[in-house]
Amino acid sequence: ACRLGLVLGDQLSFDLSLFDALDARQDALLMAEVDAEARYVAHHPQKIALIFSAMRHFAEVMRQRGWRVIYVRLDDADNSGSLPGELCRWMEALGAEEAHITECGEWRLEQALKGCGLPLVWHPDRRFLCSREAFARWAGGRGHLRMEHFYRGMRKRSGLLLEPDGSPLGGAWNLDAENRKALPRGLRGPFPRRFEADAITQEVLALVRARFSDHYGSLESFDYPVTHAEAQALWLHFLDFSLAAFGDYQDAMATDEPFLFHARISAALNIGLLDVRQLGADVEEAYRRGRVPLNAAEGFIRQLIGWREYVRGIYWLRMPEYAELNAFGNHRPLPEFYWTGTTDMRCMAQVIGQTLELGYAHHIQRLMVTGNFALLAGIAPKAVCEWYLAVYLDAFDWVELPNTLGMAMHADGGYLGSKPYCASGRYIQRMSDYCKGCRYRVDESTGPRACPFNALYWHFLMRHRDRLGSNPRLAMVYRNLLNMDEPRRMALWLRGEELLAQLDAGEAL
Ligand code: DLZ
Ligand code: SF4
Repeated sequence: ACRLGLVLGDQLSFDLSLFDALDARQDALLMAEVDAEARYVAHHPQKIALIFSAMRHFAEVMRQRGWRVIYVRLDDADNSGSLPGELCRWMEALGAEEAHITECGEWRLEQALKGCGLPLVWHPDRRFLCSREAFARWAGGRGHLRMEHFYRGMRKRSGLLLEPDGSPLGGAWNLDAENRKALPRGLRGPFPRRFEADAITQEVLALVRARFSDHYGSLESFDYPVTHAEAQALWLHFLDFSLAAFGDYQDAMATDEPFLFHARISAALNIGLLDVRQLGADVEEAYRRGRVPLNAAEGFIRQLIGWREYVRGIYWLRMPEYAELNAFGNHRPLPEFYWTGTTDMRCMAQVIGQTLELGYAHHIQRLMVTGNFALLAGIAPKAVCEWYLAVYLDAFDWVELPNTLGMAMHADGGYLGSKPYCASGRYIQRMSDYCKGCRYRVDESTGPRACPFNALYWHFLMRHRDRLGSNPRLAMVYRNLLNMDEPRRMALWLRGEELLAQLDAGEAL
């Protein structure tokens, strides 16, 4: 009897350990487009299109490589609508003795598959440098986890950007302090690398248009790599035209510049079209050849082998209870303008607008604009997490949940980040040109024209003084708050109350 290997939509890598365990001459692979995965949150239509198109391209290549691939399309008549359902159906149809699966990216799906009563053989996902077990061992001996310590260990283990004696190239492990420059006036990102939809993608776009028109987000501007070769082209374009400036302007934001010097490879990487080890080696080589400065190379590598692996480790260490955390006890629903972009706050309109248009925003836009607003406004973390999971093409629970619930919303009580990333409008003004064309005044905090971020920032600090007041990293802002005269504090509180009441009344700000 044969064995059946299940390949999920975010596991499109040729070197999955699963393929070593199976034999192309007698075993079969199963890939399935299913409603359950496409609808467990209202994914951006481009995200569904990306995954279906990449799955179909991948299945083609695996067939050319000699595999028997059972490919279930979303509109196939007998499609049961879920991955456990399809696995059961095909195990029975083939009389297969075992199903082989690579560890899932999401706890939810792994539980569902484990619960379906089939003989399953699990394989580790070796596309990550740090296995779940290795992370748990690293975390085990420590009371307090720090990304920076993890990152240093990963630099040593991977050998990236090291002197021959094992010390960091350039003398420091982390050059983040050099990576917070505002964008000089008139500087723009390079021309983007574009991708044309081939026949497979066209067919998928038509399917998604017909079936998912109820999901928020545009499908028209779909322009994303769907094969390994296209993903590689996007990566080379980044190495040639963006990496050199990536470090300096990593935190900068500019009107109608959705990408600036960011690689936008995260979606391709997270579904398996690119390989972490290769990306790290390429960035190191670009530095050693003198093509990019060290702060750019280090900054990129830190995201890749530091943050990315760290949040995945935390996810598997703390699930499932992590998803339920809500340290501030927030219950306010997500404002409707997160789904439409209709707000007078220009920074929010810009970031939400490009998100609906492209399924993309870079990390500072996510953390310091939409995330910061949700934190200050006390939105329920679950609703915020669901939004991020739905609207970003690169979002899978393992990466989205720690980043949103932990880092942006501080809902884990400071497990992931020692201080909440709360900021007033001043931060957005410093790092972008958004405020210039805004109806609100960033230099005012009270009164109807005042930037909502300002009063909400102080309101947030006042209402959570019990929890945050003793945090040494917030000592200075609390000192500023205490040094204000009472009428000023009261005015900020009332303006904050007014803004929150507007949100509760369903009004856009
Ligand atoms: C995100 C997604 C979507 C939209 N559709 C599918 C699908 O139809 N079939 C599939 O195998 N995978 C899909 N995925 C990716 C899965 O949701 C992903 O594998 C899990 O979230 C685990 O990371
Ligand atoms: Fe955003 Fe406030 Fe600046 Fe307007 S003034 S763009 S709301 S930070």
